Amino acid sequence: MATRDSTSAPATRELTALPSAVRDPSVPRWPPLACQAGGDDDNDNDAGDAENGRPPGARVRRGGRLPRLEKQNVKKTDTPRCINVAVVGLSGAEKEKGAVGIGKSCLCNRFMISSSDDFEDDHNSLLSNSDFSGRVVNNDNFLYWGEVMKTSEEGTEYIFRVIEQTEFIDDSTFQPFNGVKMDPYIKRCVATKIESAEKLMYICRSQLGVEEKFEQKVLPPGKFNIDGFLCVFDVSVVPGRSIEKQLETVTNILKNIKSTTKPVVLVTTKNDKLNEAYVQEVQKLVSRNEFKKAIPIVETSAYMNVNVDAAFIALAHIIDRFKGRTKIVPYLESVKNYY
Ligand SMILES: Nc1nc2c(ncn2[C@@H]2O[C@H](COP(=O)(O)OP(=O)(O)O)[C@@H](O)[C@H]2O)c(=O)[nH]1
Ligand SMILES: [Mg+2]
Repeated sequence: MATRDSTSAPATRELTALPSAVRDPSVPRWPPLACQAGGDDDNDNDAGDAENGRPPGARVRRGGRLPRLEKQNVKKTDTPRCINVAVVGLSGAEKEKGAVGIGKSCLCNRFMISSSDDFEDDHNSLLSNSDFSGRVVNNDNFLYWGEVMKTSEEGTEYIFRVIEQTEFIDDSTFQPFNGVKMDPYIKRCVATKIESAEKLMYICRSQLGVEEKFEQKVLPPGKFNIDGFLCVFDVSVVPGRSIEKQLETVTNILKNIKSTTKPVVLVTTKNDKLNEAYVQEVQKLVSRNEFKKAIPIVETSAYMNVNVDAAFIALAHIIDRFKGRTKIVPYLESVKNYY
């Protein structure tokens, strides 16, 4: 399900256009639509309730569960489904992640703002103290990428709200910020309830420090419930990072996600410069008994805009317990359709 956009790739740092959010703040990126579930004030969407037979996404009203009929028709209403996603994967200082990151931000950037003019690849997590305490980072180690509406092939409309779990690095010490006491990344990144008062949507690095010049959207107040995870694995060779290091981190993250019982899709990034041996390692990883071959892999390239939407839709389908067939096309096949 590659999104074909002949103008979109490859992206470069020489982008001259400002992000669309800067052009006209009065024009929203998409029409304001109410979410069918989870987007309501108390953010109560989740992966369902196996014990009580509640499917994922079926809205639990205050004071009671949905009547059976309404539950069955949950997808046929006019309001889009709201899905809250956390994007996770190896993060940290250069000694952890190597010369460059694994591609979490670029994946989010491509998904949230898919036009080629607005794709940037510099989302460096090296920050100064003032950036850290501004409202975009907000003394947290995650970014709120805002919300975007997407339609799946079968015609279901989803509103995705996306969080990137990361680790910001202090540009004076090159160490993770230690002002706020936090759990280690592999534990922290699988949080399913997130809160950060007045936290602003992240758009791009040049927004930091001049937030008022950009569109300002706030992370919904109260507890933000994560419905599922995209666990990112970089299949390209990066200087200073061993495959063993990435495998170890991702295995631990997947184990921790498993204990949350939330769905997960393993997203391989940078397939435009994949290393075949790394691709095989990822396949071996998901075939391990402890994961019961239940974790789908979606092969993406944010640069080429290949399979990015497909990864999020695949996750939405699991959350929704979609009964149809989720089309996951291997990267090499998708990229052929692209040209
Ligand atoms: N070839 C290629 N490089 C990518 C792709 N996505 C990201 N990168 C590179 O990886 C770097 C780090 O990506 P980023 O998204 O910031 O990683 P993060 O630290 O996990 O958020 C970027 O600056 C790009 O140079 C991709 O799809 N293809
Ligand atoms: Mg990042």
